[in-house]
Formats: sequence, structure tokens, C-alpha cells
Amino acid sequence: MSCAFLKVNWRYFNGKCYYFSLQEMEWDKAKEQCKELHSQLVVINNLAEQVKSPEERYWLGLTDLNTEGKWEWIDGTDYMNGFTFWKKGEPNDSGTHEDCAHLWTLGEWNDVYCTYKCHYICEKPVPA
Ligand SMILES: [Ca+2]
Ligand SMILES: [Ca+2]
Repeated sequence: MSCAFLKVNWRYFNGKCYYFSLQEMEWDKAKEQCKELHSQLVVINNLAEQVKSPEERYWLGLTDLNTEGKWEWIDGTDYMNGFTFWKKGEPNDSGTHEDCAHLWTLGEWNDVYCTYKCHYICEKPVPA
């Protein structure tokens, strides 16, 4: 299988296509960008899908914008009973508000303020 037929640089993994952005932007804008690419910000469902050592920081489709401390995946995936890979001591809602999650050192997750400029990963099923 391949995702090469898509117009931008998508990588194939386990039935899905992933786009690693070159640009950095706020979480909301990254979410919109993925939509425009007929995809969504990445939702990590298991260890296999976890990105182990990104060179850059990437937004995840994970936020506690609705209710502080209540993390939610943008596609409704069950957060409470699902896979997580937070860096030790995170999420810590440090400073003013840290309500958006991104991949950090060694791919571990951190919450940061949503207007932080970050790379992002979009995912979608391989088009039929
Ligand atoms: Ca928070
Ligand atoms: Ca944090």
C-alpha cells in the first residue's frame, strides 16, 4: 500500500496515511489544515501508532479546552480507557492555560498553550 498518490507528502502506516507538516501553527489552525486535507489531527490509539522520536514537535488531536483536566480526542476516541504517552509530570496545565497536547522529547506528550506554534500530524484512512 502507498499514500504516494496523494498530492502532498503522506506516509503509509497500518492502514492509514499520515501527513507531517513542514509549517508550524496554532492548534486551531492545524486542526483546520487537516480538515482541508480531508483528514484530522492525529489520534494515537496504541503504542504501535505512537511516534517514537520526532525531530520536531507535533500537535495531537487531543485537548482539554472544553473542561480543564478532562482530555478529549477530537474524534471521540475514549481517552480515559485509551492509550496515553504523557511525559512524566505532564499534563501540568502550567502557566496560564495549557489545553492542547503535542509530541515532545522522544515523542512523549506534553500539554502547552494552544496558540503555541507547532508542527502537526494529520491522519486519514487510505482512500478507496
Ligand atoms: Ca489544561
Ligand atoms: Ca505542560
